[in-house]
Amino acid sequence: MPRLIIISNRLPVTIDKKKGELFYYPSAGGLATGLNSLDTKLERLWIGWPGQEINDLKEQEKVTNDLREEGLIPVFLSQKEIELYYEGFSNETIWPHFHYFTQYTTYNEEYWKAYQAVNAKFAALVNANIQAEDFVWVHDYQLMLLPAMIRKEFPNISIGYFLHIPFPSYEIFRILPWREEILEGLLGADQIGFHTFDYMRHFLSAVYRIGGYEHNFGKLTINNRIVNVDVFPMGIDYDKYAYPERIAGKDLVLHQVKKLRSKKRKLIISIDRLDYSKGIPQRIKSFERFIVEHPEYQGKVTLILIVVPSRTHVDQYQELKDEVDTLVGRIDGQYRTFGWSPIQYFYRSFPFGELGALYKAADIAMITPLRDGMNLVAKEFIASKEESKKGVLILSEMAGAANELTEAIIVNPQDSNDMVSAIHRAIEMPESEQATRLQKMQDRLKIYTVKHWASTFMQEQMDLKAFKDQKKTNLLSDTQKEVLLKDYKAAEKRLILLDYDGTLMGFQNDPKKVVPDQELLDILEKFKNTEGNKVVIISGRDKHTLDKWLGHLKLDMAAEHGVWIKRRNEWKTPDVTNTWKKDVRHVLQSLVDRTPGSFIEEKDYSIAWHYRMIDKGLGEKRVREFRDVLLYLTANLDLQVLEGNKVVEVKNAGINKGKATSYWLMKDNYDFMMAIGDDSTDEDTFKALPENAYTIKVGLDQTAARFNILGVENVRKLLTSIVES
Ligand code: GDG
Repeated sequence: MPRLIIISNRLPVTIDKKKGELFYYPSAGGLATGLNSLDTKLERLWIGWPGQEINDLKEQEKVTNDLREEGLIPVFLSQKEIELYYEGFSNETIWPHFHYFTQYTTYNEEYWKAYQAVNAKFAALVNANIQAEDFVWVHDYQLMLLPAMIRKEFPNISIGYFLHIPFPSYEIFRILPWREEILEGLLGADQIGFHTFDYMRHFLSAVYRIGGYEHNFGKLTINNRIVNVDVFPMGIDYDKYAYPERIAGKDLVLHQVKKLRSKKRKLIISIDRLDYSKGIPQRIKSFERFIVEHPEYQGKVTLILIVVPSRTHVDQYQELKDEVDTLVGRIDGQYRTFGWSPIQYFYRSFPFGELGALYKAADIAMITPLRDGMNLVAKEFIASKEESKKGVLILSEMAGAANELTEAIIVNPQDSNDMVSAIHRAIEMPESEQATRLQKMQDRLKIYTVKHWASTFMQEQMDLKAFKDQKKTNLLSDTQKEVLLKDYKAAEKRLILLDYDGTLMGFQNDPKKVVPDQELLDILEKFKNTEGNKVVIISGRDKHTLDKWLGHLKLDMAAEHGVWIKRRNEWKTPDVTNTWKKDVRHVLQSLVDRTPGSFIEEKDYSIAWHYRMIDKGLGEKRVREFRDVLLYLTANLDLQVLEGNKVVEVKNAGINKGKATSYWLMKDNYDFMMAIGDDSTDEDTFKALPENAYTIKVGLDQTAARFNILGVENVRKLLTSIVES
């Protein structure tokens, strides 16, 4: 029975040591809540750091045994590892860099080495605890190398990865000296999830520009493995924040709300961990400007500023703490009266019940990070207004949540004019408008909960695995290969149709460079010389090139996708015209003039524009331009446009590899037929052959072929074993 293995830096538990005795407190963050609510019957295991330094081996053993009962497996980290891997590389390199604070990015080789080593330590423990059929789900920026490390030991295991923070634009990401290793690590997963489409877009762009891999609707093919990249915006446990009293007790919550609201002032709340990404000083300064520019609100509005201590060992956090302390002190000292203080500042965390009460009591929430992966506080505030339908959210456009909470007042946190007018608008907003806006956001949050998030991620990962398993069953197995060999040997007349590029030879930037090597020539020669064999090279290439490279073998051939047919050493062509080529060439030449690195390939009855060496985005833009002009030019001509792998080709309609295949089928009767090809033009060949033919598609794409085979090397191996059988 497969299990679900969650791996995150922290386990959802806190260990406390009092007088030598160990106490365990479960800490149910969003992630744990989402996972606990998963409907799947999968047994769950969670691997992570328990948050305490435990060096004594006996004690480690005890903790391991205690936690195992809860399905938790601890990874013990030394003080040095915490310093270098967690506080160092994770929080001083990746965190600032991915949040666009490149001025804080620390480039330290020792941090990087520790990050690699701790990821490897996690991998060792994961590998010791997983089984090949398990589903693995790795979380967040501390463990970006882990997917590839697990993949190395378990090549076929299903691995998901979710990044909780932003993935920065390529221009930022490329600066990291360890960019290749990080991408390689992540791409070990089968599925990579982000909170927003922008993060996904940035990631795919980095994968393309750094790794050279192109995606197709978010799917990448890496070493014949599909990696699904998608958007899964994380939600919250809606009812928990809508009805906090159900957990914390009615008396406590209502009492708190009453106390908070007793002064009849407008309450603005601000809740974050102490972090420079959260834009706390900018928020405080905007609030100050508001009370200065709108003095009528002095005494009538209070900012409740909750800053939860975090990463206190990192220098920038200490500096930020000083800055916030100073700002709040100055503003309070300057504007407070005997009955009013403009800012109530708390540098600590609150128990859940008080937090729930605060949300409920507040009129406005100001959540204005400079960058934030998602921001769950914004969503929790909206949920807390389930009953009252009163409250306004001011939300930064730089938070992932802004993509979903579009009815909030959206601000640019660096634009203090915008921030001041947002506070004013929020205070003055009529209750009916508040209710309408809240209702829309609440309707969404009720559907897209954290449970929904976890289950859609897992469902997609499971579907992907099922798809792969099914694909694998199409891969030509050893047994099927043996049957093929037996049929081949038993047959008297055999037709063997082979595509050239991408099937017998790998791709090159310059199509002229794909000259056949000796191994291939030997294979083809042996095929040709075996009695009963009719070997046909069926290609999109022009006949001159095919003749130059393979002519001496005296094989049958189809060139230009069947425009030219070579049989008994003689080329023939059907009755088609090529007078249209002049006009199309003219259009293509203008593309080449504006697109350095691209070029035209002209064949007798077709003309192609290659853009393998230029930026993919630019190439696609040009193809779109070209299609429009072509539509106009060729309206009355019987032409077709084929879009291949970084090439677009115009040729006469009605001619394809299928027609060419039928030509040979009509010439003789065969008792063994085999066709191998890699791209969409080969599908016509597969479809033209009878059902009992061995049709084999190179790669895992959808196909009309009966079997799939992975890569040119495997095609070569198959052909070699046939000729040597
Ligand atoms: C990272 C990403 C992404 C806060 N103060 C108290 C308290 N909290 C709880 C909130 C909320 C959570 O902490 C904070 O979550 P956020 O999403 O706002 O921010 P990060 O911690 O930076 O989380 C972020 C998230 O991962 C999920 O993917 O949204 O963008 O940076 O749930 O309620 N809870 C209690 N007392 C407090 O004083 N009890």
